[in-house]
Amino acid sequence: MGKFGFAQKLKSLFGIYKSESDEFYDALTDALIEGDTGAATAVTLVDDLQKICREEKLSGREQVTQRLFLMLKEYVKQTSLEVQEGKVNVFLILGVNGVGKTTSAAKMAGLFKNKNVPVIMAASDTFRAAAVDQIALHGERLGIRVVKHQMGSDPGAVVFDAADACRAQGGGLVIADTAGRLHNKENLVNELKKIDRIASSKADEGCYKKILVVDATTGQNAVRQAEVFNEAVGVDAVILTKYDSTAKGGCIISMGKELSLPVAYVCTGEKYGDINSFDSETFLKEFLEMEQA
Ligand SMILES: Nc1nc2c(ncn2[C@@H]2O[C@H](COP(=O)(O)OP(=O)(O)OP(=O)(O)O)[C@@H](O)[C@H]2O)c(=O)[nH]1
Ligand SMILES: [Mg+2]
Repeated sequence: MGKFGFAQKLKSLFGIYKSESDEFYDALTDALIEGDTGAATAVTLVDDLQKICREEKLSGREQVTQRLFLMLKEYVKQTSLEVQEGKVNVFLILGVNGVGKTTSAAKMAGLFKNKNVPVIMAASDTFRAAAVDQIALHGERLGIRVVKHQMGSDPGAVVFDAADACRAQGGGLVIADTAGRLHNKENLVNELKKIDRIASSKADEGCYKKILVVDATTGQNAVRQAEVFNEAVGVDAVILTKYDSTAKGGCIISMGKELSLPVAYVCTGEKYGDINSFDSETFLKEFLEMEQA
């Protein structure tokens, strides 16, 4: 099977396709759900698709797939994270434990360093043992400055100091790692709100981005996580990790449809270079196995 099991399934579904029958559309709904698109999203999407195809008299594999592509394009959005020169830019990295926050923070730090942006990493996961060391090691390898405090100290204070250091050097980018695990959700949300207040007050206007990291292998859980973080502090962009470990991509569709969250990067491995800007058209054409232009 190729990258997306869904595309194969879609192809075979056209074997039972008849323009006036529900059978194809029911099977399409199932295939989307299996591909990690949430049930609610899949049902609405396919209902709309069937209606539109009937109204516009579209039929057959090419026309129906093309229409589905156009509908999905409405949901799946991309965004690119820009840094304003000479300003204090802060990227706050959010996400539950183990999704790849620290790794993604380091990858992004590398990307922006290569664009000659002065980058500082803030070791604001002060909760987990060894988290500070982990980011310090990335800093050493990448040649990037890391602002850190002791384990157990206030994570907001780390962001505060990193932003001051950034301003003192004439601006740049602070990438702040956070802890994904606190004793309970309420604790986590309160902690995040505190860091959020500090980061937003320290960054220059329009230069603060909250970036949620989700693990593609967790499917619909990723969407639920996005909902929680979006409600708690708001999310500006998503990074999808571990895309090398799954053939499914439907959670991107649900996140777009249900929460209107755009994707900035997709990560496909543990190395610094395993990060790519997200392009919605390329993603969808791959998802549907359409010809690439
Ligand atoms: N295959 C693969 N592994 C990844 C990717 N991104 C991160 N990882 C691995 O996932 C594991 C967890 O990554 P971390 O960056 O430590 O995750 P985290 O969210 O910071 O974890 P906590 O700080 O414990 O909450 C590590 O073994 C990473 O190497 C990816 O895109 N693909
Ligand atoms: Mg971490």
